[in-house]
Amino acid sequence: MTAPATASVPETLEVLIVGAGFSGLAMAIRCRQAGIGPLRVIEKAADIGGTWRENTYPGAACDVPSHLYSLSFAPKADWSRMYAPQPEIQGYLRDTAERHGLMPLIQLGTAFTGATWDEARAVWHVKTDRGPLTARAIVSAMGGLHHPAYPDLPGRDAFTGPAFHTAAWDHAVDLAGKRVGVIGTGASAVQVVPELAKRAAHLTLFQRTPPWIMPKHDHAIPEATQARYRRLPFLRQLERARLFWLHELRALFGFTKVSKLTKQAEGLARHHLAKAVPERALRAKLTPNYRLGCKRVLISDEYYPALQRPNVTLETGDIARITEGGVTTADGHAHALDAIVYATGFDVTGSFTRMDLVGRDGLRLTDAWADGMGAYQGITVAGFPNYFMLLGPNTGLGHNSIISMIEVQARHVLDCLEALRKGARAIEVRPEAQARFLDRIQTRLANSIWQTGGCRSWYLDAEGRNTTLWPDSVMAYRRSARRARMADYRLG
Ligand code: N01
Repeated sequence: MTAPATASVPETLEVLIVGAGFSGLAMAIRCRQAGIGPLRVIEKAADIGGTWRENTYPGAACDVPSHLYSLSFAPKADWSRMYAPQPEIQGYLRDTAERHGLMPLIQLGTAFTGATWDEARAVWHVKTDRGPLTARAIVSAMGGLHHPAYPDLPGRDAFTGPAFHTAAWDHAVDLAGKRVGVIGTGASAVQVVPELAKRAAHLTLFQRTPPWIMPKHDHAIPEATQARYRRLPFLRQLERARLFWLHELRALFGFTKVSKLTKQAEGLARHHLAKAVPERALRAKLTPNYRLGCKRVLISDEYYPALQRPNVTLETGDIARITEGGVTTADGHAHALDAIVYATGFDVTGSFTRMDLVGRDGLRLTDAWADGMGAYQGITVAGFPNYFMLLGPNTGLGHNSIISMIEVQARHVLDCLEALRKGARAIEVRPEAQARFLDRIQTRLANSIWQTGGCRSWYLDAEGRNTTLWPDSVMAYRRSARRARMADYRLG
């Protein structure tokens, strides 16, 4: 897709939104509805869609039901399946952007590289790879899952065949009839493995930690139902509410701690495994030895059957090195491969800290976060006026749709932008409000399942602190963050 003609650049933007994925588009719609502008969205890629543009691996789909994984103010009646596949979600985001007149505001192929706060003028001087911009406020809508993480394995560059990450799929490579190695067994892997197993001559899956997997029960949504949702929107809203509360119940039953619920859920997942995998030895390899919920709980009805295909091997030995011709495991076995797929996740912390953000009095975000990421309500950071984050630290979810968090954050940011519109030059969270907030959530996180469940995951940073997940229900976040409490902010 080529960049559409963009509106002429005003001297100082009222708001610059960085990223045209789910959160950036949601924020742009909200700003337009509120009449806030001039507004611009910059996007590093050549198309909108964020994670749904980038993750095009075979089998990519959402593991949250479609009617819940969509914006409440941009509904879609005709989702084709309970869990929409990637192209349909990407299509939804494009339609939504077009329907809300966002495309002329979006500057594609423009990467945000940093910004410096100008106290005298109360503006941000923004650096992009396509030249500078000036904006009163910046909304970072970059999310945390967009810098592919590659494992630090010796010889990674030695492999002579094609090797790529699930989030950077090379569609020019035909894997049909090839010996393919997949490294990693997270959410991306459980989706891609069943698809690759169908076409590869042989697939070797390198597992370090088995995931907990629940049944998915995906199904097509009948056209009659879609038509009903179109005719009677309240039925679609009812379905959305049903799905929301079904997911939210997990939080209300205390999913953040090891509890009775954990044990019951583990029973269900074990039953799912036992039903799908009769062979005892394979089942043992696939049985997690940490508590369910410590890592993201996956859903799939196709993963276990795929692992039992005659052309699939599950390798649980440690990878010693990558060689010219494949992967050698610690037992010395050389697995000859034609291609390697890295389903090894994302550098979450790095994606927040790699940009060069310089706030008030020369404070760098990397210095403000020297002891770990943290933001008031996951949205604002003391020392960085008029800078707002969507999907910032501690706002990820393990139990419900992240879109509901984005909507809360967009509302909060809108309150702050309104304060600027009403005459404030700058709005900045008070350090004591930020500290109070972070204390509150870190106390809650201290003995959470992510800390005590016996696993390591991308939820925790290098120091073992959870700076990624919200430790409570979506409703609790809504209560905490939906409206910006002006007492917690300093207006300049
Ligand atoms: O990545 P992950 P992902 N040797 O970090 C393994 C979202 N998402 O892309 O568990 C061997 O979960 C690592 O092993 P271990 C969702 O939020 C959403 O799958 O650390 N293995 C793990 O198995 C998700 O949580 C959807 O021991 C190595 C895997 O790589 C997030 O994206 C779909 C290794 C990485 O798993 C990330 O999921 C897909 C090594 N050296 C993704 N290094 C939806 O449907 C790493 N691994 C919404």
